[in-house]
Amino acid sequence: MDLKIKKLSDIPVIKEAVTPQGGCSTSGCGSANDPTPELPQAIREKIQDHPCYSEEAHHHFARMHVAVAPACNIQCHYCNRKYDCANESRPGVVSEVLKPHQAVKKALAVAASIPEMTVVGIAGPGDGLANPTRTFQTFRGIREQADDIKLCLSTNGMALPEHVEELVALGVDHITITINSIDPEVGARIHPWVIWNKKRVFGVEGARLLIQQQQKGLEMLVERGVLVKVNSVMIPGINDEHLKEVSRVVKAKGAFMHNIMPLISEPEHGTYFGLNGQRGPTQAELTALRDACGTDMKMMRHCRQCRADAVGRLGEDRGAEFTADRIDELEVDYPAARERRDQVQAAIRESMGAKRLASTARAPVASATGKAASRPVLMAVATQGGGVINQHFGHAREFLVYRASPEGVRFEGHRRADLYCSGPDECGDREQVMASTLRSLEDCEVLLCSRIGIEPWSTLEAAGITPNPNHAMEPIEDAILAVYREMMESGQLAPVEEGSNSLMAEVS
Ligand code: CLF
Ligand code: SF4
Repeated sequence: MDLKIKKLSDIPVIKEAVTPQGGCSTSGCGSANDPTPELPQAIREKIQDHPCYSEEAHHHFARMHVAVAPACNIQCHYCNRKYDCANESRPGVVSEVLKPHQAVKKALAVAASIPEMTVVGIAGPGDGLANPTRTFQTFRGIREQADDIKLCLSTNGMALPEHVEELVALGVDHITITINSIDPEVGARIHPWVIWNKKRVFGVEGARLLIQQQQKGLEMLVERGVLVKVNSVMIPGINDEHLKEVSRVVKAKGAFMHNIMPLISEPEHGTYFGLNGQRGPTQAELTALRDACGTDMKMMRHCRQCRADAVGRLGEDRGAEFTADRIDELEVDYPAARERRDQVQAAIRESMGAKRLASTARAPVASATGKAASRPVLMAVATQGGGVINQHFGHAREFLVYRASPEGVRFEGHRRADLYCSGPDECGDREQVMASTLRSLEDCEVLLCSRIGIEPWSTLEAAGITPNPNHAMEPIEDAILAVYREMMESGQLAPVEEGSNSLMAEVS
């Protein structure tokens, strides 16, 4: 049985919080609720429809990767080359490698089918710049036929300086460099060798060369106005503390954003770290490091470590709809597709701007209500995108986790989940699925979804996570703030006992 519960109480409306300033409802006009008020207008315009560079955009816009770059020029201890480059992808994922002409056709076909797809990235399966001919042929082909698509590259940085001018000339203005260290001693524990002048250079000397190339590439890109994101893989006991220094240095050199990703390390991946028992960080360790670096640097918390041939919004994978054999058969009328793309994207931007203006989500709760500050609460959300709560609990493959506090609502990250319900007759091993969902949401107190069955409801509630389907189809941050206010009004935000699902210990 599904529960669809009506609102039982009126949520207090906080009028002071709705303070639209200016008449333009399109994004980038600097409304009171602009998520990036600190950024110059030109940069806001660059990132507003890039799902990785803007947390807000990732609810609405899609990206795709074309896997054209199989070779690599360094070795990472979390990679065994059978799989995609683990600097952007989850290990254990293999992508279908395409020739450049196939990749261009695929980009056009996806752009025609998914008009909200705004970015084509090259992120493996090896390193884009270790395969420069294939990478540049692909970028050039897309640029010539579809100049409305943003071009994006993820690289380990080893060959970056020699390709900066060509990247800039092609208009590749979003580039990610994976930087795991700025100290060769630390770097050598992660990267055992690099290729330099066609020879392998091992150990600390190799790591020194890698760091030198990465830093030089970063400086050159920033000088030329390219938005640089830095990815780092957090490896407990090796570079976890050191990443604070990495974050500080890359920010000082002009990197736009830092994406600290957890090492995912299992023996079955066959990597050096996997086979030698190197663990990845816990969720709490990852959050603590991101928070420590985030006081100074803009942090990315919505990365999904996606495949080198991923297609769709972050968190969804529509790659199976666009396999090489299907693409070969397609005819794409791009000028016609372009018209539709322009219309759809304009409508999305308009709706994002309107939501932002109407939103109360970023209002400081304490000042708006006049109440004393209360403890923060983590809430999980089931959503299929669009920035609203629109997914049945049983259909969620991931939950977005937000932190509500007296200062407002902040996105914390996503947690993967197994499908609780995979069809009317097949519901898999529900006990096992619930056990894994409870583990992944153990620090959350509320779960917001559009609907939920009574059985998982009871299990979640017994574990201290209150399911709440009362805010179906509402904007996520508004709903979270409303629930937070309800909790505050009903006295649930007082300090609680140690060991319960609460963030009190963290703030006390
Ligand atoms: Fe791809 Fe990377 Fe460009 Fe995004 S992904 S090349 S910046 S378009 Fe994004 Fe995927 Fe995380 Fe990468 S969620 S793995 S950060
Ligand atoms: Fe593997 Fe990517 Fe490292 Fe190359 S850069 S070794 S492909 S993880």
